[in-house]
Amino acid sequence: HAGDAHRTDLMTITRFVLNEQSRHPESRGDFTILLSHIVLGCKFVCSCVNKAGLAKLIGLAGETNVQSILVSEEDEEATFVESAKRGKYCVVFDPLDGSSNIDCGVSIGTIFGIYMIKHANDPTLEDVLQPGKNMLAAGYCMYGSSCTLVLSTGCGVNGFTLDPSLGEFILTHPDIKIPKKGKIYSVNEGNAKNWDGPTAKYVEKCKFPKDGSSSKSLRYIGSMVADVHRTLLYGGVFLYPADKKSPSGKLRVLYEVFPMSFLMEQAGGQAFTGKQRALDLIPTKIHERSPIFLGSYDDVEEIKALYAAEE
Ligand code: AHM
Ligand code: MG
Repeated sequence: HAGDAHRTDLMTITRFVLNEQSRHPESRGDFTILLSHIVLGCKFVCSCVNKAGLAKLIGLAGETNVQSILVSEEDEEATFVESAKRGKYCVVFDPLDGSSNIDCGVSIGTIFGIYMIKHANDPTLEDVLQPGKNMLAAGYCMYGSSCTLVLSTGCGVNGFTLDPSLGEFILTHPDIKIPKKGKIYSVNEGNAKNWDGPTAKYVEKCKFPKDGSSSKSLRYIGSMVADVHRTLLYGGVFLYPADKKSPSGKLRVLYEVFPMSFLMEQAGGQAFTGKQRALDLIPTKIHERSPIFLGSYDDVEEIKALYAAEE
């Protein structure tokens, strides 16, 4: 026995997704193909980011034909796949989020979500302007000291790590559940002077708790994928609230807020906009923004109570 050095029973992401799809006997495999294209895209970005050869990132949308509509943070307009090549899915994505962090080597990531189109042969913008709860799958890939892909297809959350020698994502974090309550809050406190009442009160509570509990630690990378990844694994809250200068916050509903909210709920946490459950929001434009508070169930519950008290 060579021990662990030659394990052959690895759960690759392809095998994992195929297993999940076998629970849907009616599936024709399109969804699996779409996901493996997205995974390939992430590997491509990972290799480019590692080389910092960003010039080659253009063309990420690729030549796949299992989707109908693409919405990317990098494109003003949605892309409709030509009719002969249309499939039944819409993909919304932020190909490289947190790119202001690139030059100093901080983790950045790709975020994506997948919807089923509503009208089979006649996709319109309405197909992507669906509430987040309609997403079939969502995930992100984080390009850090290792390349980590976190995925949910609607039955829990699983994390995979790229094994560069195999070029395969291997299941390393099965069935991720976020701690019910956390010890960390994550927010850009530089915006504090412009915050609304409930946000200010919540952060004050994190620092000076009045119920005898210990104060929370602040961690803020400024790269959503990395901040959300830590929140998912360690618990706590990530917030990008509204402020007087940007009443809708900064983060984009379709490809930042929704996929991360989907993952949080699937991991047992919550995501709240300050007004409602984030996944109930119905976007009216593809690049719409929303305030967001997401993370551990109990922590988000406290934020919800502060907003409810405000009304
Ligand atoms: P980007 O899409 O232009 O990269 O901006 C999104 C990023 C997120 O990754 C991060 O959570 C946020 O911006 C940080 O914003 P700020 O610098 O205002 O704290
Ligand atoms: Mg972004």
